[in-house]
Amino acid sequence: MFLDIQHLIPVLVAIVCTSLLLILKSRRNHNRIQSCSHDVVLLHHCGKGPHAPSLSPFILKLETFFKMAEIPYQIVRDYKLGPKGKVPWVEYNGLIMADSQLCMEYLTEKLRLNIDDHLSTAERAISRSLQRMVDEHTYWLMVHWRWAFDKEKLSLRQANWGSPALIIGTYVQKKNTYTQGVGRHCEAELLRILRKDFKALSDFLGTKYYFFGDRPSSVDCSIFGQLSQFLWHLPGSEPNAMLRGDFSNLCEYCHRMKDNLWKDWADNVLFPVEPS
Ligand SMILES: N[C@@H](CCC(=O)N[C@@H](CS)C(=O)NCC(=O)O)C(=O)O
Repeated sequence: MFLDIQHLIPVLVAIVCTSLLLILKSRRNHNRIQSCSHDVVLLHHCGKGPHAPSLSPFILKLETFFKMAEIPYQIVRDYKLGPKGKVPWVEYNGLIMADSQLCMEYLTEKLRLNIDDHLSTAERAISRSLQRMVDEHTYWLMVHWRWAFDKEKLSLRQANWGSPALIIGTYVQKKNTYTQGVGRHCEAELLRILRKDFKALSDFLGTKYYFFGDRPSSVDCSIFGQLSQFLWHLPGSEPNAMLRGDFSNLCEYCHRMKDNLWKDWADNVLFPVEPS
């Protein structure tokens, strides 16, 4: 078939542009892989939160763990979901891993970390129960409040979620919480349930510095990750007022975790001034 020069030009331009884009993309990936040296964890991230380093408690949990265990890591803000369709996920020496807890357990074993060595057998059992409670239950209460009851969605809007993303997010997350179960409770019931989770944490913490004494342990990463969302990302809400009013030891604990482990907190939040 014969093509004159007028028809060929757009085709050639398209071919050149596509090739350039592919070259740029492969260079970017190459640079990324090259810039991450051996034994450095790449943490895939979905952006800074307004008043805490992430709107995802699980990203905050994992990053806190890296800091606590002094594991070198690098953040990739690529807003991509991992192989299990969720964040966080990491790359470590060529291995891709998803799920904050599985990542922590893998690295603890691989690097022979001793962050839970000071816990007795009974304390380890309690630690596991607390981790499961906050990550698999308290988390969902926060998600349901954030998406179903918090009409203003200030933190999400501050993190640049536009109206279409908020509409889709609300639909998806209300469906998720309904399937999980907490989405079937009314506001008053949710608050009563949440109060009991806060009370259990508050009573167990008491006047201790961290959950198991003077040294932080892995469960502090989970508890801090989850509580931080109520404390910093639900300003003006009833869960936030409850935490600040009735469980002040948990608030003080969150500030302690932040001050002791997150020297670079202010560089990792969108608005370094705390909401009142
Ligand atoms: N068990 C997972 C939970 C991770 C999780 O639920 N991440 C949320 C963000 S906070 C997510 O990616 N949600 C996206 C979705 O469910 O589609 C972990 O510990 O990493």
